[in-house]
Amino acid sequence: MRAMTVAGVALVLMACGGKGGETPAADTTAAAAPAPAAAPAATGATHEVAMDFDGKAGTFTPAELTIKSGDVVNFVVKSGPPHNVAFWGDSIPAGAADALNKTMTETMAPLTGPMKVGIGEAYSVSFAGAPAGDYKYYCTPHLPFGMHAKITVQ
Ligand SMILES: [Cu+2]
Repeated sequence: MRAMTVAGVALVLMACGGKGGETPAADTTAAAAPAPAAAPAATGATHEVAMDFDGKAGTFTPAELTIKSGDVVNFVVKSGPPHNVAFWGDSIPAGAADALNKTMTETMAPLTGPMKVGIGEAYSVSFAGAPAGDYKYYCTPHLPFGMHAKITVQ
């Protein structure tokens, strides 16, 4: 009889657990809502920019690239690593820093991506939520070698 009562309590608890399970699910939805706002999903095309250094000059190719807000740019190490991608905070549109801070991963400083050392390695930047305008950026180690470029978001 006592065992049945315990089982009955357990059932009640499970029932409650089931209800409880629904509540966190609702909470998850609520939590998921700010997530897209924090890092909006990339919705557009993916572009590639090559990163090279030949010992004399550092280059992003193409040096000027026009994309749409929501596109993704993959910066790929082709030669002469290490390379990185760093945006000039004063040479991007108003509001762009907020957008990039949300979408740039594993940054080593604000608006500054990590060093990529392997040939073929890529650093991907989503321009989801990025306001239109010119985004000027550079490679930290190769800026003295002219390694800077521009992305225009339409
Ligand atoms: Cu570089």
